Parts: sequence; structure tokens; C-alpha cells
Amino acid sequence: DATYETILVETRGGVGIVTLNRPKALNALNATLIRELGEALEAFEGDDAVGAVVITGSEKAFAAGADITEMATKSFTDVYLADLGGAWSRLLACRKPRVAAVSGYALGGGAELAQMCDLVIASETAKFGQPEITLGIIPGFGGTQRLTRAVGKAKAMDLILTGRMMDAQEAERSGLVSRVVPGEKLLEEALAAAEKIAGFSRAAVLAAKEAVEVAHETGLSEGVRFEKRAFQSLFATEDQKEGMAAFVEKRKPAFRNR
Ligand code: CO8
Repeated sequence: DATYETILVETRGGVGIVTLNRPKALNALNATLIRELGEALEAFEGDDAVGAVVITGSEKAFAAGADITEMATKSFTDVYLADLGGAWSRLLACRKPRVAAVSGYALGGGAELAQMCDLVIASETAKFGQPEITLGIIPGFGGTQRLTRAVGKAKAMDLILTGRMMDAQEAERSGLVSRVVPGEKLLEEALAAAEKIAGFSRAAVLAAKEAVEVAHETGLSEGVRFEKRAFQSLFATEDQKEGMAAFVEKRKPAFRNR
């Protein structure tokens, strides 16, 4: 495996694992970390053995936001010409499902990273917030858009305008978090979910994810039309034949990604 400065990367079974690793800065997302995360995700995307990815941090912090020390003295032209925030497009371009395993602080860009994942599994200690307003800025990695779609306008306005944090229970109630689990089970649950996803037909998994994403981006009738065509197209796969034959024959399917 490649070595990185700010993240740890490993593969377990069909799952790629990225652990954010800047403990002294509570995993603050500096330019190096965002670039390395993109590289790691691209490597997993190109690795046929990997079917899903888990992104996690430490017990104390998933990530406490973009690195404030790195941004503090920058001018508009600095951030505009460097396209600050643009580097996330590499992560977003990766189609394999991402599971965020969140413990501790997920603030600012850290909350936005969780929002860029497909499943968010949180430990009971997780805290989510968009405190950018307290720094004289606003969320810049999609928070005003993805958070609003996830939790609705009322809760998004509350979080983004006051900068307050919400705990794991409130985050789950609001629809930002898929499941809340005890801290000691966090990685186990996230890995089990990712391993399960990795064991299904990859074409079906990618199509399912793409179709759910379309729900965020289009109207209902267009989304339903997209889903129907994607659904029909999966009948062109061998995995569909295998999945249904296995059910009829009362055995486990062996998907071959064909
Ligand atoms: N950036 C840089 N360093 C950080 C960050 C951060 N976001 N968060 C924590 N650290 C550092 C602290 O400075 C401290 O370093 P040191 O030991 O050298 O003083 C170390 O991590 C430990 O932190 P604390 O001592 O503060 O730990 P506490 O347990 O007392 O507090 C908190 C934990 C509450 C999480 C606190 O650290 C905090 O409030 N952090 C900042 C949270 C924040 O405001 N995040 C939003 C950042 S802005 C952002 O994410 C914008 C994203 C979009 C930008 C897009 C631009 C286009």
C-alpha cells in the first residue's frame, strides 16, 4: 500500500479503509489530507478487489473541520485561484460506496466529509456541526446544500446560522446519520456494512447508489424514469441471473461482477 502523511490506508476483505490521521489537529482537513484522501479513494476505485470504502477518524474526532491555521491569512484571490474546496471533486468522482464511521467531532468540513459519504454510522459520542459562521465564513464543501437536503431547511438553518453542535441522536432523528451504535462497536458495524455491500453485485450496487443520488438532483418523475431504466438494465447482467437463481434454488448467490 502507498504511504501517506496524513491518512492510514488498508484493505480488509473487500473493504478499503481510510483512517484520517492528524491526531494533534483533531484531523483538521488541510490541503495535503484532502489530496491524499482523493488519491486513496481513486486507488480503491481502481482496485477490483475493493467493493466499498470506510472512512473513519479517531475516537475524539472524525475531523474538526478544514484546517483553520492554513486558511487564516488567505485572501480571496488566494482561495479563488487555488480553487479552495475544488480538490473534493476527486473523492466525489469515486463511485464505490463510502461508509463514514464517525466518532467525536465532525465539524465544518468534517461534517461535510460525512455528508459526502453514502452511509453515516455514528458512535454515541459523535457531534455534528457547521461552526463556520463563528469564523466569519460559511460552509464551503457543500454543507449548505447537502445538509439542507439531508435534514431539511429548518434544521439546516438552525445549525448553519447558530453554529451549534448536535449529538448523534439528534443527527439520526434529523436524517443525517444512518445508524447510531456504541463507540466500541463503531468500526465493527461500519466494516460489516461495507463488507456486506462489497459482497453484492457491483453493477447493482453502483446502479442503486446512482439512482438514490438522482433523487437529490431531479424531480420525482425524472428520477422514477431513471430508476426504471437502471432497474431494467440490470437484467443484462449475469449477476441478476445468479441472484435470482440462488433464491429459487435456496442457496447463497455467488456474484461474479459480470
Ligand atoms: N483547524 C486547525 N486546527 C484545529 C482545528 C481546525 N479546524 N480544530 C482543532 N484544531 C487543533 C487545535 O488548534 C489544537 O491545536 P493545539 O494543540 O496546537 O492548540 C488541537 O487541534 C486540539 O484542539 P483543542 O485544544 O481546541 O481541543 P478541544 O477538545 O478543547 O476542542 C473543538 C475541540 C471544539 C473541536 C475545537 O478544537 C474547535 O472548535 N475546533 C474548530 C472547529 C471549527 O470551527 N471547524 C470549522 C472549520 S472551518 C471549515 O471547516 C470550513 C470548511 C469549508 C471551507 C471551504 C473553503 C472554500
